[in-house]
Order: sequence, then C-alpha cells, then structure tokens
Amino acid sequence: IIENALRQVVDCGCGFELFYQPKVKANRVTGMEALLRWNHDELGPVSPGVFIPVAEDNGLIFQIDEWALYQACKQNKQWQDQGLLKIPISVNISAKHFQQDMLVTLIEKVLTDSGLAPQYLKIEITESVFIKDPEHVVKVIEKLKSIGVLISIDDFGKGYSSLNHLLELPIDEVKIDRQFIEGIDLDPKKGLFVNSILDIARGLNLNLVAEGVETEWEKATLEEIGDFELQGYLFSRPVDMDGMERYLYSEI
Ligand code: G
Ligand code: G
Ligand code: MN
Ligand code: NA
Repeated sequence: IIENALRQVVDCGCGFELFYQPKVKANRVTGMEALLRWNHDELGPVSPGVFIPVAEDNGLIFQIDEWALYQACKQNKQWQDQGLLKIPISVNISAKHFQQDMLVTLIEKVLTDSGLAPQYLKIEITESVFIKDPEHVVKVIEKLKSIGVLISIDDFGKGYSSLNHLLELPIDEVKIDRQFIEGIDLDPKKGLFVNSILDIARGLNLNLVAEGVETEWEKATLEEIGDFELQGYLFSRPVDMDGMERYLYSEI
C-alpha cells in the first residue's frame, strides 16, 4: 500500500511537505535541517522512518531526495532574499545516492536553478554509505566538496562509526547521535564520549552538532563540555515553512 501511495506522490509531486528544524548556538539560529513529512489521505501521517526504507528498496528514493533538495534550496534562497538570516540548510541524502554518479550533477543543477550559493547547502549522510563501494563514495564526496557544498556525518556514534571516516574524508561537520545526548547530564560515560569526540572535532576543525537535545539539563551539561551547535525539541520541533519563517523573523 505504501509503495503504491508513494508512487502517486512522486508522479504528481504532491503530498509531501518539507519541515524545518533550527540548529542553535549561543541562543542564535545557526542552521536548519530539512525533514520530509508525508500526510496521506487514507494512511494518515507516515514517518520518513517508515517510507524512506521502502523508497530505497524500490528506487523512488532518487526522486524523493531530488524533491527535498529542490524544495530546501529554493526555500532557503527565498528566505535569504527576504532579508532573513543567511544560514546553511541541511538535507538528508540516502546512502543509495552515493552509489550513483548522478548526485553531483543533480546538486549542481539544483544550486543553479535555485540560485542558492553552495556554502548554504549542507548534505547529511550516515556512515552506512561506506558499506558498499567506499572508494566511489569518497570520490562523490570529494566532488561535492569541490563544488563548495558542505558535508555532514549524521547519527555519529551509532552503527557503523569509524574514526577512519573523520580522518580520511573532506567533511565539515559531525552530528553526535541522540543516544549520547539523551540523559548526558546523568551519565558520565556519555559525557566522556562526547568530550572525546569534541577533542577530535576541534583538532580536525569540524563543526560539532549535538542532536536530540530535549532538556535544560542536557543543554547545560553540553555547554559545560564545550562549543556545540545544538538541535532538538528543547529549541523547536521540526516545523512547517510558516513556523520556520516565524522563527527566522524572530531572529532579526
Ligand atoms: O524526521 P524524522 O525523525 O521522522 O526522520 C526519520 C528519518 O528519516 C531520519 O533518519 C531522517 O534523516 C530521514 N529523512 C527525513 N527526511 C529525509 C529526506 O528528505 N531524505 C532522506 N533520504 N531521508 C530523510
Ligand atoms: O536521522 P536524523 O538525524 O536525520 O533524524 C532526525 C530526526 O530526529 C528527525 O526526524 C526529528 O524529528 C528527530 N528529532 C529532532 N529533535 C529531536 C529530539 O529532541 N528528540 C527526539 N526524540 N527526536 C528528535
Ligand atoms: Mn539528519
Ligand atoms: Na541524526
């Protein structure tokens, strides 16, 4: 059922909505992540955690990621043209895309068509991209870097993490997985882990994001440890375009 419904969405280009979640540092918005939302007439809201894996299996993911990329870049450019903050927008791109050659061409085209400067687009990838054909993946990432797009490693610490990736790839940012942030104020081991990643990130000159910050205690603990960009429900849930626009207006 999901598969057929997804096909319809992709064919008509309707049914998806892009939501946005701010990232903050020192109480200022410093970036935002674009997150797909899908509300189906009969199925109701379907989480990307459910439909992205289906789309990865049947190949629809290419069109879905393309739609999100276009939407995110056009929207960010429009906000910049309205005189709002010039901040990068982060877009999640499936590992499947990194096994292909067309991603670089696609991103160049999206940037040209939207008029967004490349330093305002950040691509989030998870380390699962390196399971298959890692040499090719590295080449794709290097090409993206040469265009001027920023690269972020998402969900770091979960699953297939390897410090190797931080050393060998031209990345700009690491996002520490939510599991290490949740209750960091109560668990010294989590603090230790996050502290070590911070040391490495500093040494490699990487931006570091703490994901899933939900409480003032977690925020305070992170601020004691060091200089992070923070993202999570404490600041804002992912919100629709109007919600994000209000958020951006409140910042100027
Ligand atoms: O927003 P939420 O927590 O429901 O997202 C669940 C998962 O779906 C996350 O892993 C997120 O990265 C992924 N996701 C959200 N939007 C997109 C998208 O546009 N493309 C891809 N490939 N994944 C997305
Ligand atoms: O895999 P990825 O990091 O792209 O997934 C991001 C997902 O995490 C989004 O779907 C978003 O809805 C969710 N998220 C964002 N902030 C929080 C938070 O503070 N707590 C929880 N539980 N989930 C969050
Ligand atoms: Mn993400
Ligand atoms: Na993540």
